[in-house]
Amino acid sequence: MTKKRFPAGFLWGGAVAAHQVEGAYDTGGKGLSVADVMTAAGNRDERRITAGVQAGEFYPNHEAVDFYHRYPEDVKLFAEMGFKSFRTSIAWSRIFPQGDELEPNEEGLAFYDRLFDECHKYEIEPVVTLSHFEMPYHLVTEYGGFRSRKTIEFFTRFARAVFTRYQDKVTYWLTFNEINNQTNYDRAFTLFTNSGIQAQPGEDAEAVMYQAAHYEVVASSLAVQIGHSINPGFQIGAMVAFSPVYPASDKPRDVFKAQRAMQARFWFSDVQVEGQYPTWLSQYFQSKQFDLDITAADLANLKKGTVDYLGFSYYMSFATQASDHEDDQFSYNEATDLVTNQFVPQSDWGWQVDPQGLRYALNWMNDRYHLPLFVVENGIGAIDELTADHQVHDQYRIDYLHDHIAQMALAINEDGVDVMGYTPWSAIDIVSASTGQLSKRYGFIYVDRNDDGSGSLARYRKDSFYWYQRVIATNGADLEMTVGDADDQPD
Ligand code: P53
Repeated sequence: MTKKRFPAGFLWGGAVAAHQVEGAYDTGGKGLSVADVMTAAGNRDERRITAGVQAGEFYPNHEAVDFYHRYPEDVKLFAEMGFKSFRTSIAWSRIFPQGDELEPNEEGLAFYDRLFDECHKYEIEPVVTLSHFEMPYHLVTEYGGFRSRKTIEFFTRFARAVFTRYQDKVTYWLTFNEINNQTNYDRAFTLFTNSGIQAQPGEDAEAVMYQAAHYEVVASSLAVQIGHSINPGFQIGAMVAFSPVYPASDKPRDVFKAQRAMQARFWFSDVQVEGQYPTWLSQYFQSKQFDLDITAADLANLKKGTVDYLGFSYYMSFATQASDHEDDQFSYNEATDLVTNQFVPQSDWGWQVDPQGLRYALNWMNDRYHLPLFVVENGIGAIDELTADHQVHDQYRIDYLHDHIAQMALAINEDGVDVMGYTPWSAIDIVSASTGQLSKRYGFIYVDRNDDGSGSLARYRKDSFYWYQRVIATNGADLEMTVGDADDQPD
């Protein structure tokens, strides 16, 4: 029998990001962000990035699910589920519409005052990401995003403005969402959303990624220092996408390839937690002859601005295999070096579902970092069907979350891992980051909106809403409740 004990004060909640829920893309003085110039795609293809907002294109993030106007209703539903925490991001382009202004936009700041006040009304603790795939688009066109060292300054100005403004309303912060997604540097989407960069033909995207990521870890370390100077009680975390990379076989070359893949995916958090580059990476920069702008002052800041905790998303695991002609570096390219794991099932979007991988993740990070861990995303994108009487029987979502929470309980109880909280993705249906679809649904709350932007935007509680309500009410002791007939669902 699994004991499912969660610590007192465990931060059960749910997560979203500003650009995926708010909409109101040009309201309240907001400027365009990178998310506002991406179209919608299908299950396996890429969103297109257009040169600014073009007539005749559909941009799903422009309206998203209208959280900007409907947040009182939505936060009330989160409170009904029993949320202790709510993770969202601050849309950078609401606060600094162009990104390079000297003063913040008061209307943008006032919106998040209202949102955080609404959360506190129900004793819901906000967990706030500074940069979640929503850099001001002007920084892309004028400065090449994080190609430019100047963007460090724009980011820290933004961080200082919001740390100052919300110093009494927000305790838990995260600097860059899934900063390590750009390990997949050959995929246009990740370099653009993480760093505001579009690689040019003939350019070495890997070198470009390492330079941008260096500026970002420096920006993160400066933000940590600024935050702690404003409020020493702030808990400021890093955030990585934790998809562990398993070796496809017990062949030593495959095992080493997987180790290199883990190093390549997690040097970001190594630097943010330990304050220095791992030795393999310094060597790699040299042998690859990347000409990177890394100064002594940067390295000193990395040491001074280490994070208080580590947040991570967990959706899936990966597997890799060495080719017969690896050089000694065993370079890892995520676009080409992953193989299908025959031992785990896949979601409709090809994501490999592996609950035990979450226990693996928690142990791996606990061994390596010795910091509190926060599961700030976990969930499954699936097609949901709204019945005529407005129900959604999403047993597959309950099963997915059930199995992952059970593994998290094992990590806590059997392995002694310090886990601060769990904010599954997503609190409410959102616009998918990678596809722009609404139909890749993640929420406990169904939003009547379709991929083409049609729909009433009405909210409905899914079966998983009631299940998760029970999980939180029992502090994770009861994961087994089956959702009976939901006739008594309020409308
Ligand atoms: P979507 C890739 C791998 C793991 C997580 O993703 C990822 C991505 C990027 O797509 O993104 C995170 O919507 C991200 C959220 C996103 C969520 O996972 O592509 O932090 O913004 O919505 C789910 O299915």
